[in-house]
Amino acid sequence: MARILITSALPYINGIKHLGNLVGSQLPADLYARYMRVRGHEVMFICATDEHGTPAEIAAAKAGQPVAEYCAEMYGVQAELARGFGLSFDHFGRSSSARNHALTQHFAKRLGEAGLIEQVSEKQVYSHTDGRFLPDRYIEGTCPNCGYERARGDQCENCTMQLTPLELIEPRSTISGATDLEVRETHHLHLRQSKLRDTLDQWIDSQRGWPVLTTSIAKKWLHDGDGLQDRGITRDLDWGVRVQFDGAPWGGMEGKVFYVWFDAPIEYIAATAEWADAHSKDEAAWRRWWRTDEGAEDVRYVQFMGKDNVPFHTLSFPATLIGSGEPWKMVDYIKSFNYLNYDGGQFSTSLGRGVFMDQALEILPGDYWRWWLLSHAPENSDAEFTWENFQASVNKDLADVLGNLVSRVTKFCRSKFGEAVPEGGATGPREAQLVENITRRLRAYETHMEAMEVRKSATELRALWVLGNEYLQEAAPWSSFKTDPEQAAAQIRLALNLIRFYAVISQPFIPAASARIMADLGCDDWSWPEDVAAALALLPAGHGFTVPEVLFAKISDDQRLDWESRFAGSR
Ligand code: B3M
Ligand code: ZN
Repeated sequence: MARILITSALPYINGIKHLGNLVGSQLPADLYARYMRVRGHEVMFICATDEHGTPAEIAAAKAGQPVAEYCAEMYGVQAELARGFGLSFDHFGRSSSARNHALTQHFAKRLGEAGLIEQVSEKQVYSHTDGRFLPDRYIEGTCPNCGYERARGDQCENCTMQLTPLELIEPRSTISGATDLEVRETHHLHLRQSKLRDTLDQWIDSQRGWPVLTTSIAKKWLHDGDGLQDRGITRDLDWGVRVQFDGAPWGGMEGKVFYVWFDAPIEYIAATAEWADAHSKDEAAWRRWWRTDEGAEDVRYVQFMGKDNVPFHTLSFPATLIGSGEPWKMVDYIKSFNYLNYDGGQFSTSLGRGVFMDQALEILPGDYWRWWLLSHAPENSDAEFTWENFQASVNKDLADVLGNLVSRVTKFCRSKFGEAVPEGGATGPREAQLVENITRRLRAYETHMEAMEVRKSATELRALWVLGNEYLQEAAPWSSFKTDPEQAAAQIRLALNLIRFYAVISQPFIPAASARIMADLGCDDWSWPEDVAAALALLPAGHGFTVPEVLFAKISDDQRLDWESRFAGSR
């Protein structure tokens, strides 16, 4: 049994996330967490809302609410949606928590003592039209690296380069579009990442088997151009973690807060402390996940995120941890994702284009989405959501293959043998062959799940469902029942066990459906089928069950056309 720490990138608080966001971090992280738990490992699965920064302030202003109130409300909304999608966080925290404020200030203090923070006088963009300093994200212009015309002042979405607003060509305010921008002098703290370049380089080199997508992005920012740049870690905002320690402001930093990307990853740690607080546990309970001097040396730590978040997790956050000089647990594996596109374009929050988490749950239960999203995860390249593909996948995989098997077997059993596992008869070579085929595919499924190969896992799981269907097709107990009811009984006994087997192994993908199947089978033995033959004999003759209601309803063409037009734009 291993101890596995899993974090998902933290969704921003400033609105409801779309399905592309979901499949880029939270959903695959949940798949992995669920799998590791069912395999008997000790799992700590952490996520939180990312609540600081300008986006939160602006969204609150738009909603006409004080920012603290807005964040509390949106936290509730996001937590509820996470439940709807079956995201099994051990804790869903908030980066605005007292724990995160304290830890963020602690890290800054340690970094300062280590000589890794310097106070610099800096030029900042002031917008006359808007009457305020413009935060990086609210300046847009042309990327100096790739020429993308809508690069933001903190990062280019197109090439992932971390930027400062002054590097943008032809900058303008995204609030007003104003170009009457003036550069003014102010003071900020900089994290001297450049001093840690060699340390970070060696640390990345010492990682084995990281995905190319992860290491190539990290290496690029370590070595391209002038190499790793020092970065400002403070901002002129009201909302955020104050730049002070033990209640005393850092001289010259009055009225400033830490940059949201400085405190957000620290929340992974803080949220684990929030978990301990929520369960009245002591400090040791969370520190054993995070401090290598207090038990975390045997933790395996895996992070999930979209590719645009990779630089912060391979460089900035490790710089914070290493620079502190304290024995914090570093990430062991970063699983990063490409983008999911929507029907020939991009998901767009501002245009309301695509399906958002709340809308998705309004039209179908979470498992339908989980299955499609995970089986089409943008792993090795960008992926695309189309309604046709979604309809086909739900109707074929979920309704025709899995759902149909469950309903056919249980209904047939009820009509011929009653609502209990039938007794009598014996299985033969066909069943032995099935066990062999299933075992082979199950082992492949386990290997892919272990390796976080999401699509390959889904393909293998679907193939396992198909094996059961093919078996039933060939064994055809509905005809053998007429000539040899004993044989039909043995086949149905096996098939009922097969259903329980599917519920267990499919649980990481479709947890709600699995739970319903298990409830209807009157079974709460979720033990993993190490030995397939034994697992397929687990429910004994005489064990009662009820026939489940339709597990997965098919999507009609009318529904598909309706949704297609409804989600085409402007939410
Ligand atoms: N909130 C960005 C994003 O949602 C950011 C992730 C923080 S992870 C510490 O893409
Ligand atoms: Zn660019």
